[in-house]
This record gives sequence, structure tokens and C-alpha cells, in this order.
Amino acid sequence: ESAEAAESHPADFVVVANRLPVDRASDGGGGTAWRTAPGGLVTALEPVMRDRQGAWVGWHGAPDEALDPFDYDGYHLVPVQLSAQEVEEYYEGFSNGTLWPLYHDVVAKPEYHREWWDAYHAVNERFAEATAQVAAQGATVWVQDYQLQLVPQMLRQRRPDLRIGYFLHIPFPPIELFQQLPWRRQIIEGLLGADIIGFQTPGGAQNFTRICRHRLKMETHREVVTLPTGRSTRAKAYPISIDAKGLESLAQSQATLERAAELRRELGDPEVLFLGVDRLDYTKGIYHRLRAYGELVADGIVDPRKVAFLQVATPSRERVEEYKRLRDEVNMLVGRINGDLGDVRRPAITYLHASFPRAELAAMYTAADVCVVTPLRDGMNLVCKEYVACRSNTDGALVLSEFTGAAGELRQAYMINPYDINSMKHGMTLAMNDTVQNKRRRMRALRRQVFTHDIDAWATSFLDDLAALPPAQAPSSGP
Ligand code: ADQ
Repeated sequence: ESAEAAESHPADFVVVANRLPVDRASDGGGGTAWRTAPGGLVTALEPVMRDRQGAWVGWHGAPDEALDPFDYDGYHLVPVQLSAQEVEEYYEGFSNGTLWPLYHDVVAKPEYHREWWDAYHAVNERFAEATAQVAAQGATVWVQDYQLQLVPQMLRQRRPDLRIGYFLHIPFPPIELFQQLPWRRQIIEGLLGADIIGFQTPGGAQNFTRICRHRLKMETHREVVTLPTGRSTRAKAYPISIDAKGLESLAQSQATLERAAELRRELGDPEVLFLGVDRLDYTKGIYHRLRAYGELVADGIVDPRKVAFLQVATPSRERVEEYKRLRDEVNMLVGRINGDLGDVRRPAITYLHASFPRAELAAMYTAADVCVVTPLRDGMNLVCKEYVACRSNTDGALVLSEFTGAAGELRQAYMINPYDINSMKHGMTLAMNDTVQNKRRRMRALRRQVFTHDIDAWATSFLDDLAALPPAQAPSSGP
């Protein structure tokens, strides 16, 4: 029945991602309704999805539940079923306990388990199969992210007629680290099934081509990798971005401006407001950042009666061990800093472990004088771009880690090394005390970059490159 439904909807454009772009919400009458999940990828791809009879293949978020494909908001959704055990082994295990730390410079220790790999392989097959069923002859397929690195090759084996793109949202590590992975060859071969492999930074693309050349003895010329079959693939950087105009207009709305002013009052009308916004993840350098700030307070450089720090962290991957530990560590650090250095009227750090609607985030960005983004490693980091998009009066200062993908584009930020606590203290102090002219000059340059390189530009440049390739080569063609 589901295969039939899929056949009656051959799609010219298919997005494949771990999650469908919808969440289930109660419809008020005891049933459920689908709602678009907030996120840049959905926003960017919606117009393409509608124009080209798009389909989106992904998990719907509930374990052990089979759902038929259905239409939603002008395009077709194809749910992929996962068992509770697969969620544990493929998603929490191999994706978030093995690949995530390995690809982020091993800032936590990756675990290698054969059962996790088996589940990853099996689930990737299921995604490839569902995609092969729904894609029209000669369709364009865009596979997303580290959970699905085997899908390009699995899909090409089933459907050599397709044009296949792949984009990795997280960093691609240097050979020295990637080599640890017991299944390194399978992953590289999986990715090479794509016609274009997109990375956040040129460095990630180079790490990939270097592995193809040195480990797999393939021929490479700049971004082009030639496979033993004669087929070639491109590995290239496409730095992802945000819907800058949409966010800016939200930030400029009357409601947001009022909320921003109210937030500052609620925080005790500080002279300077620092802000941190992150998923609660050990790659984000939250602990390092708060420790550096605590030292600034202890040193007397920052007076907590005049300066506030608002840190919000979205709960994330709470069943994974490393994340539980991080949550406890941050709780303890905030408690210690506030206990030692806070005031009856005001804590040194206001910490909220919660997720907020976009409008509330826009108000926070609008209210904050300094936004502090300090990942130990980050594929891109969208928070820094969101902050910049919200600063239409060109004030505000961005403190940014060198270890984010965004650092390659946002050169005018106050750059810091999050491993160097003095560098962080210096960066935060400078951002707080710099002259208005300096801050404006930097912010103007940052805004130019973000507004000329938005999410539409990202999607368009990737899809244009994919469309410009010669039509899919037959399986055994080649000179
Ligand atoms: P993430 O690791 O999730 O993304 P990031 O790029 O910073 O990191 O995006 C986080 C998003 O979540 C932002 O849009 C932000 O506004 C939102 N967010 C954060 N805290 C929130 C809160 N408390 N409440 C509500 N929303 C919150 C991965 C990679 C990144 C890459 C992106 C996109 O790790 O490197 O930039 O994908 O490719």
C-alpha cells in the first residue's frame, strides 16, 4: 500500500534527511496534526519542493510506528520507520555516540560498537530503498547529513539514473582522526555515490579529497575525485546560512522591540548584556565560556551589578551519557559562580535550560550588547549569523570562536580561541569596551556578509552546480 502510494507520486526532487520537516502536535480534539518544524533547511527548500513536485524522506520521530506516505503543504512526505532499538543504535549510538564526537575533533571520546554500525547500515538501506521508490526517472535527490552517509552509494546502485547530491552539516575531520573509524572505507565509498558532496568549509572538502587520494589511492584534481570506474565526484564547500531577511524583519517588529526592552528590564537594566544561545552540546564550549566569564567577575573586570549574562541552552540528546554529564557540569558551574560572585539583587549568570520560540530568540538577540559564540568545533554555527541579522542599527558585538565554520566568513568578529581562557577573557572584555565606531565598522561588514550569503544563496548554489553536471552516466559507461 505504501509502495503504491509512492508510485502514484513520482517526485522530481527528493530531500532525504534523518527527520521529516514536521512535528506532530495535538489538534485539540484528541487527535494529532502535523506542523512544520522550525528550521532553516525547510524554509530554504520549501519553494523548490513546491515548484518541482518535491518529496521528503525521513523519520517522523516516533519509534515503532509505521506510517503511510502523505501529502503536506504542497509536497509529499515519506515516513521511514525506526524501531526503538534502531533509535538507540543507529541514532543515539552510531550517529551521536560515534560519528558526532569523531567528526568534532574527538572533543569527547567516540565509542565504536559493531552492533551500532550494523544498525546504521540497515537504517541507511531502508532510507535508500524508500528514496528509490519515490524518485521519478532522472530526478534530483539531495541527501542530508552524517546520519545518512551510506545512502548516496546505496541509492546509486538501485537508481543509476538519478542525480545525487549530499551535504554534510558537521565538520569533516582530518585523516589522522578519521582513520580511527573501523568502517572508514565504507563511509567514504558511501559518500562517493553522490555527484556532489557538499561541506561547510573548504577545509572539510580538502580533508575528504585527501583521504580519497592517500588512503583509497584515487585520482583527485582540486575538487574532483575520479573513481576506479571512471565516474567522478566533486567535493566542495557550500557554507550554510540563515533566512537573514526573514529574521531581520521579525527582529524589527514592534512586538519584538517591546519584548527586547522588557527583557532588559527583567534582567535588572544592566549596562551591558552578554548572551549565549546554544543546543546543550559539549562541542559548543558553554562550560569554557562561563568559566572565563566567571573569572572576569572574580577579577573585578566585570561588575555583576552592572553587567548581566544570559545563557540559554536547548535540551539535547538527553539519553546519551556524555550529554547527561555536560548538563550536570554546567549546572554545577553556574551554581558555583552565582554562589560565589552573585548579588542579592542579581545573579552573575542567568541560565535557562529550555527551548524558545523564534520570536523570543529574536528579542534576546535584539536586547544583547555582546553575543558570545565559543564552540570547540562547529560545522558552521547559525547562532552567530542570527545575531548579526538582528542588529539592524549596526551596534552590538560578536565574540566568535576560530573553530566554527562561520569564522571563515565572519572575519570582523572578535575572534577567540576557546581553549585559551585568557583569549576568551580578552575577547569578551574588548567586545564590551570597544568604541562605538569600531563596533559599528565590524558589524556593518558582518551584516554585508550574512545578507549577501543567505540560505537561499546556499541552496541555489548547490542545486545549480548539481543541475549543471552532465546527465547521469549509465552504470558502466566511461571511456
Ligand atoms: P547545531 O549544532 O544545532 O546545528 P547551530 O548551527 O548553532 O547548531 O544551530 C542551532 C539552531 O538552534 C539555531 O538556529 C538557534 O537559533 C537554535 N537554538 C539554539 N538554542 C536555542 C534555544 N534555547 N531555543 C530555541 N532555539 C535555539 C548543526 C551543526 C552546525 C550547523 C547547523 C546547520 O552542528 O554547525 O551550522 O547544523 O548546518
